[in-house]
Amino acid sequence: MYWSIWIGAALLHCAVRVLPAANGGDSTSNVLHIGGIFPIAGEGGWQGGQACEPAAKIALEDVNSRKDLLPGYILKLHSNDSECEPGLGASVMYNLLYNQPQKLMLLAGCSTVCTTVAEAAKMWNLVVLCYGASSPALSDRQRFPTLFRTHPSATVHNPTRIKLMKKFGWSRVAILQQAEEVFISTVEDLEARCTEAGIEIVTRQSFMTDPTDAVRNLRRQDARVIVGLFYVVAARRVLCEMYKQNLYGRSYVWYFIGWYEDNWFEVNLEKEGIDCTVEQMRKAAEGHITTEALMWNQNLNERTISGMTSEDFRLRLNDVLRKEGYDIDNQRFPEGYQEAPLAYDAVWSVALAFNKTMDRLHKYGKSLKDFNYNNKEIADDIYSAINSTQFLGVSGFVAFSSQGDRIALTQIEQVINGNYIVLGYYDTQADNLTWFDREVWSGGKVPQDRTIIRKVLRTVSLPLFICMCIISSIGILVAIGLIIFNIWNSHRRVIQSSHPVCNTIMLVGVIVCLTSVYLLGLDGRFVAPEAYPSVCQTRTWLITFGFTLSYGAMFSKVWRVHRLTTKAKSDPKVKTKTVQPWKLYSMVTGLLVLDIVIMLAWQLHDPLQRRVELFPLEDPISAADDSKIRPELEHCESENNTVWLGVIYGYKGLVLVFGLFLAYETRSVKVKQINDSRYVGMSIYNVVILCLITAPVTMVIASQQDASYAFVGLAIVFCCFLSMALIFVPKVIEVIRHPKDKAESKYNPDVGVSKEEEEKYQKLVDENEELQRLITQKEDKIKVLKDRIAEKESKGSGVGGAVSGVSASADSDRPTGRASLTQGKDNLIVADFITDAGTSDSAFGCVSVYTRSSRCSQSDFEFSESYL
Ligand code: ABU
Repeated sequence: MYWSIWIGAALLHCAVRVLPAANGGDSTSNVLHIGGIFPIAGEGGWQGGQACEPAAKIALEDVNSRKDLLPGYILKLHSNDSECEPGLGASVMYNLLYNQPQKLMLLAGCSTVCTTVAEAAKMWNLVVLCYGASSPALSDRQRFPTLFRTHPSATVHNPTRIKLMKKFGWSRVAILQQAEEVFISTVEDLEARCTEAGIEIVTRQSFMTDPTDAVRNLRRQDARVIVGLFYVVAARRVLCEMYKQNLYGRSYVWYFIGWYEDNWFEVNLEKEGIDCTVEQMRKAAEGHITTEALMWNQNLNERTISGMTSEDFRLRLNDVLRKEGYDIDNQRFPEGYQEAPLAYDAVWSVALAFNKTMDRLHKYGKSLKDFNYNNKEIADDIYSAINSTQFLGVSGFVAFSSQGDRIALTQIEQVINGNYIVLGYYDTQADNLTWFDREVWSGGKVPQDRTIIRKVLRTVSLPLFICMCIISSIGILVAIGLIIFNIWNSHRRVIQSSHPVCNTIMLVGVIVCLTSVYLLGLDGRFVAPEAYPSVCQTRTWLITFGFTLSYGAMFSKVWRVHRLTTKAKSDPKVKTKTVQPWKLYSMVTGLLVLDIVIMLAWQLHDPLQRRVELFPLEDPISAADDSKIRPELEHCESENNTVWLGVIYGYKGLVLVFGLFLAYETRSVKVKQINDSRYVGMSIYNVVILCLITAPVTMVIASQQDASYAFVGLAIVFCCFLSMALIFVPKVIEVIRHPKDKAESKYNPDVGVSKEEEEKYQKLVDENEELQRLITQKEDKIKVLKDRIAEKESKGSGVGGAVSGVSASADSDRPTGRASLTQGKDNLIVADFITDAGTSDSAFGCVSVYTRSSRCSQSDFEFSESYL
C-alpha cells in the first residue's frame, strides 16, 4: 500500500510543484496557511483528532491573538479527516497540496498516517509536525528528514517498562502486538533493551485484527508478564479475549499503552462487536499497568507560553468539547483527549518557528509568503527554526531532539477498582523513578513472571514400603529358620532324600530375592540421586542371583528327575542309581556363571543409570498456590535398556519355560532319590506363571510407582513363600510328628556312614532285587502248581499232600539271611539290612531304598505314599 501511495505521490509531485505559480499565489497576503490531517471518524487505529482538532483550533485562536507573534500575519489551518488510514491520509495530503493556498507546513496525527505523509512531504520541501504519532520508526532522520513531533516516541515507555520489571523482579516477559509499524518498531526497541537488561522475551505474538490465537499462544507459552501494544479498538478485543481465556487476575501482569481514554474498556463494545459484557471487561482490566509519556504539564499552577496553566487549557478544551456534544461532565472524553495538549503545543511550535523564520527571512528581504514547494532554502530555514524551538507548553517543556523527538517524563498508572491510579513517574534521562507505593495486586503479592514449577518426586508410598519390608523380613526369617531346620535334620531320611544342600541353595536364593524387595522400594525418598545408580545395579544383581539360586535349585531337581526317568526306560538299573549331588550343584553353578557373564557385560558396558520420567504438570493442592507441580519418577535404565532386558528376559524365559516343561513331564514321576520332586514341580509352575505375568505387567505399569512396586514385590514374596511352603511344610510336619525317629539315633550325621556300609547296602539292594526276581519266579511256579492242584482236585484225590509239597519247595528256595519276604505281587520288600530292630528307614547319604514294611512307622508310610 505504501508503494502505491509513494508512486502516486511521485507522479503527482511534478504537477503540484508548479501549482502555486499557475494559481497566482494566496488570495490574502497576510495569512500563513498550514495543512492539518486529523484522524476522527475511523474505526481502527487512533482517532485522536476528535480532541486534537479542537485543541489545535484553540491554539490557533491564541496564537493569532498574540500581537508579538507573527506580526502582521495570521495562521490558518486547513484540515481534513484521515480516519487514521494511511491511504486516506495521503489523499488528504494531496488535496491540501494540490489546492490553493500554498501550505507552509503540515500537522498530522496517527503514526500510520504520519509515516505516509512525512515520507512524501520531503518531496515538497514541507516540514511535517506530528502531534499524535508515537511510532519509533518516525525517529529515522534518513527516512523522515523533515519530520518533527510533539508526541514522544513510544520508545520512551520502554525504559519505564524495564525499570518496573526490575523493581518487581520480573525477568521473563512476553509481547503481544498489533501488526502495525508503530508497534513493530516499539517492540524492536523493547527487545534490544530487554536483552541489554538480561530480561528474557519468552514470546512475541502479533495479530492483525483478531487476537484470539495470539492470546492463546501466550497462555501456552506460560506468559505472565505481558506487554501489549495495540490501538484501542484492538485493545478491547484483546481484553475480551483475556477474559475468555482467563489470562488475567492474580497470576498475570499486563502492560498496556497509557494513551487510551480512562474508560476505554467499557465503551463501544456493542459497536465494535465485542462479545464481552462491561462487567467482564472491567474484571479483565483490573490491575493492568499503563505507561505513558506525560502529555499534560504536571505543574498545574505554572503559566505556559500562552499564559494559561495546563488546567486553564483543560477547562477551555472541556468547554469546546462540551459544545461539540461530548459528555465531559460524566468523564466521557473523546479520543485524543490525552494528546490534546500536544496538538495545542504543536500549533504553538509552528507559530514560534514561523516567527523565527520570518525574522531571519526579513533580514534578506524575504518573507514566508515566498515559500513554494521548490524553495528548499526557506524550507531549511523553517526546519532550523522548529529544530531550535523550545518553550513551556501545556504539555510541559517542548523541545525536539536531533531525531525530532519530544523528550518527556513517563507516568505509570494501574487500574485499581476500575479507575486509573497514578503509581509513579519515571524520568528516563535522570533514571529517577518516583513511586507512590499505591500498587494493588489481586493475589495480595507481586505476581510471578513464570509458573514456578515444583518438582515432586513420586516415591513409593511409605505404608506400602513398610508392609513389604515387614513381609520380606518375615520371609527372610522363615528362610533362615528353614535353613537351620534343613541342616539340623539333614540326617533324616525325609530331608536327605530331598537333597538338603539343594534346598539350602534354594532358601539362600529366596533370602536374596526377598532382600531385593527392600531395594526395589529404595527411591529418592531415601537415596540421593548420586547413590541411586548403585541401588539400581545392586537390586538387579540381587534379583538375578536370587532367581537363579532359588529357581535354579528347583530346576536342577526336576532336570535330574527327568534324566532319571528317561534313562530308566532304557536302563532299568538306573532306577536304583544314586543321584550325584555335584550334578545338581553344577547346574545351579552353570546358571550362575551365565548370570555373571551377562550381568558383567551389562554393567560394565552400559551400566544402569538414574533416568527421571517427567509427567505432565499438575495443579497444586491449594488454589492459592500459584505454581505447578511437575511429578517425576526415577527409573533404572541403561542406554540400551531394551536390548539388555531382552537378553536377560530371553535367557531367564528359556530357563523358565524349560523348567515348566520338565515339571510337566515329571508330574507323575516318583523317584526315590529326590523325594520332593512333585512339590518342586508345583513350585516351578507357580514361579513360571508369576514371572510370565509380572515381567510384562511391570513394563506396562512402570510409571505407577506404587502399583509397580506392589506388583513386583508381591510376586517375589508370593513365589518365595509358596516355594518354601511347598518344599518344606511336608518335611516340617513330618519331623514334628516324629521328633524321636528311630533312625535318627542310628543315622546321626555325626556318626556318618562308612564306605563299607555303603557297599554292604548296595549289595543288599542288589540281593533284594534278586530276591524279587526269585519271588516272581516262585509265584509263577506256585500259580502253575495251584493250577495243577485245582486240576487234580477236580479229579477228586491227593490234593493236601501236593499243597504241602509246594510249600516245602518254596521254602527250600528262600535265601538265607535276615531279610524276610512277604508274599504278594503288590507287596514290596522289607529290607531291614542295617538294623536288628527292623526299621524301614534305610538311607545312606542321598540314596534311599524304596521299601514298605509292616514295621515302618505309619507316618513314614503316609509320607512316602504322598510323595512318591
Ligand atoms: N498517543 C497516540 C499515538 C497514536 C499513534 O501513534 O498512532
